[in-house]
Amino acid sequence: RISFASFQRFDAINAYLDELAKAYPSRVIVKTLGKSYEKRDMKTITITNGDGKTNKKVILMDAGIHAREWIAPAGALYVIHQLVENYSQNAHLLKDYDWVILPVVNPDGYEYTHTSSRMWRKTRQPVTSSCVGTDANRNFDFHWGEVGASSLSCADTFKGKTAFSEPETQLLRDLMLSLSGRAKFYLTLHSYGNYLLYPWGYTSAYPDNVKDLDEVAQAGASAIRSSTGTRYTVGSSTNVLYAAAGGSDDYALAKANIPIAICMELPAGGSGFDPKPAQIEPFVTETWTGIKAMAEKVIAKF
Ligand code: 0X9
Ligand code: ZN
Repeated sequence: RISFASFQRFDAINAYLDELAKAYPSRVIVKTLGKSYEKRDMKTITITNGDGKTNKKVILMDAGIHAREWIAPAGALYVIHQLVENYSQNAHLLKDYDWVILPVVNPDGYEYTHTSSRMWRKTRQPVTSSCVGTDANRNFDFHWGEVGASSLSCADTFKGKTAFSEPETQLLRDLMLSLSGRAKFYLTLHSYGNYLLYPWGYTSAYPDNVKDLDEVAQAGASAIRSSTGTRYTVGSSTNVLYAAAGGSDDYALAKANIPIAICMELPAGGSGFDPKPAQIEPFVTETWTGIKAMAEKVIAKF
């Protein structure tokens, strides 16, 4: 059982995944991709409908690339909870698609924000004797470091010593590439600001399939708007937020050939990265409404 009344520590998140694998062996598989810099197990949960069909299309989701954005892993956990523990209402989302979810991309940073420094953003691998951490969302090797990323190792948006300098971004890259061809939708959860962003983040030009990207993102925004009234801004990262290269979303589209790549910036609740515990549940249920609508659009498209 997982609670949405408070933010969960990393061990509790992994324990929940293992518990689901045990309780629902025909529909859930938990795999360990590898270890973070500080040797935490990076686990994915693969959710199926248990029909035994292999090589289905895939929806790939992650959260927690940025350590302090606590509502994002909570949102991923709620999606997991819905697809597994409320399967009967969501079976249509698992008929032709498997879901692969990595709920915490940056576990070292996530734990660091719980134990030492609430506003930490980066990974925890030292860069120099005085500076720690790389911005995992500037570390992907597509137009790496060209814009909106810092070369200063102490900066919050440090691009890394090299592209894919971090074990965590390497593992996410390998996961994406392993699903290339099958994965149609990559969704990465961040906070905050109520945005549904699609590539590119490295240029103000639009990808060839901008129409499809926009249609999926708009479906998410409309569903949320009609359920709670919350407004999301939809557009390409560069055009509606800022230019920043080396993001996982650009990489998913350009290099892993995942046609729909979206970065969802969840709400702040008036308190930035720190929504009140009582806001977690309303935020994640609202987020789920948007994710479901986007998934339905993707499923209808491919
Ligand atoms: O700057 C980021 O990495 C994301 N915003 S956040 O406030 N969560 O840090 C936005 C990333 C959008 N995608 C790309 N720029 N590729
Ligand atoms: Zn973020």
